[in-house]
Amino acid sequence: MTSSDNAASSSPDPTVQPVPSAVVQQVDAADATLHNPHVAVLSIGSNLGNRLETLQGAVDALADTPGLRVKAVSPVYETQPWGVSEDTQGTYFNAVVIVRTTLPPSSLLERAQAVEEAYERVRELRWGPRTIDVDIVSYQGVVSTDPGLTLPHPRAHERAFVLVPWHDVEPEAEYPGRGRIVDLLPAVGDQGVQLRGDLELVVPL
Ligand code: A4P
Ligand code: MG
Repeated sequence: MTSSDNAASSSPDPTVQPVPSAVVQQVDAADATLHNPHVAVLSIGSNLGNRLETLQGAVDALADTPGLRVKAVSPVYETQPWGVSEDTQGTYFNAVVIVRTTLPPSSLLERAQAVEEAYERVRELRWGPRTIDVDIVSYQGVVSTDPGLTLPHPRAHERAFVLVPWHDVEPEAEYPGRGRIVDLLPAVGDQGVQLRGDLELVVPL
């Protein structure tokens, strides 16, 4: 854990407040301005630098995207790196973001990759440490086997760091083609995924 992460956990940012229900209603009303939006589920993860700040920056950048509204952001989880041997990388902070968007899947991926570029993510190694990873977990039931954009995400259903926060924000959600999240959870186990109740990501207005 970095010193800045410690700072975040010991003295929470006083500007971070729960979103009042009146504001949630305003956001819902604003959704009406999106014509025929589609719901997409994004997974965000960071295990380099100030992880919480980076995740919040990614949420803010997504919310700033024309034709996209952030509907919900999950709690933050601290998670063991998946796909690599233990202790070769630092732990991740992971969260799930639910969006409504008029962007087609390819443009949403472009936007996700632009967010990664903004955080100077380097790709030297598959599953290597990263300032930020933004994956599209699902896009309104769309199925695609294109390696450039596989939908739903081909590995997310095996990952507690995706399913657990997704279930928090959408308890009734279904993983396209695989059934309800709540029914997938027992098979994945906890995989070293721990709720960081002392941290919070904010939905920008
Ligand atoms: N791509 C295809 N489908 C998608 C999709 N649905 N969403 C392509 C996003 N990208 C998709 O991704 C490689 C290529 O996948 C992209 O060019 C895109 O066109 P990448 O982000 O450049 O590389 P990567 O992330 O290292 O590879 P990969 O295989 O996507 O890894 P994953 O599956 O994203 O896993 N452990 C924890 N605890 N938390 C994490 O967040 N993340 C990973 C990355 C590994 N271990 C982790 C975590
Ligand atoms: Mg990725």
